[in-house]
Amino acid sequence: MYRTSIQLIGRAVAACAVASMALGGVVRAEAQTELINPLPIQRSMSVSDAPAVVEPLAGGTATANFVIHLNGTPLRGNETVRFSFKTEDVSASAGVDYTAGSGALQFVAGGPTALAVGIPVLHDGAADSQLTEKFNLRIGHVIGAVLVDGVGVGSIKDRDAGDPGPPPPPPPPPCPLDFQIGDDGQPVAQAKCPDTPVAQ
Ligand SMILES: [Ca+2]
Ligand SMILES: [Ca+2]
Repeated sequence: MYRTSIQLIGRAVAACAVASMALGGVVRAEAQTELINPLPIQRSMSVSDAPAVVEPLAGGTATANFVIHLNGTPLRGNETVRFSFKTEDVSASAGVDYTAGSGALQFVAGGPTALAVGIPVLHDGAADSQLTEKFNLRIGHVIGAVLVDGVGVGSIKDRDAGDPGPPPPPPPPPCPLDFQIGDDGQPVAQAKCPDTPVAQ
């Protein structure tokens, strides 16, 4: 009886030791998780390419529309994500093919997670050697998010060289046929066109 009680107490102490080791293991695991992932708030930003724009006619207007997206953890309270944008030439030229633009914008809590930037496209009046000219909208100075795609491409389709212009007028309708009997007694078809006016 005495030996049995000692054995039971010994097993209980051993069980407690195993439990505390297990608890210690859990605490250490949680601590490691916090070290590996110190920033649970994760946000990313990207700018999309603008849909291609046809060069406007003289005096007309067109716009290349870029959209900047914010993804990830929603903004809370007074949190913001701020950034700047500016255009840069590729094969299109600012002031000739489009109007240069730059500025700063921000995402705010409760606001849209996509912001649009419209860049005016110009009529250059020239038959461009490249049928599509390009420029970029570059994002920079981002605060509060990771920039995963900072360049949106704007494409301008040349009108002066690439546009076929208005379609040609349709051909005049065929003259009605006039049937007459020939010398051999057979009908002969003859086009009978209306008299064309004679210039005086
Ligand atoms: Ca041009
Ligand atoms: Ca042009």
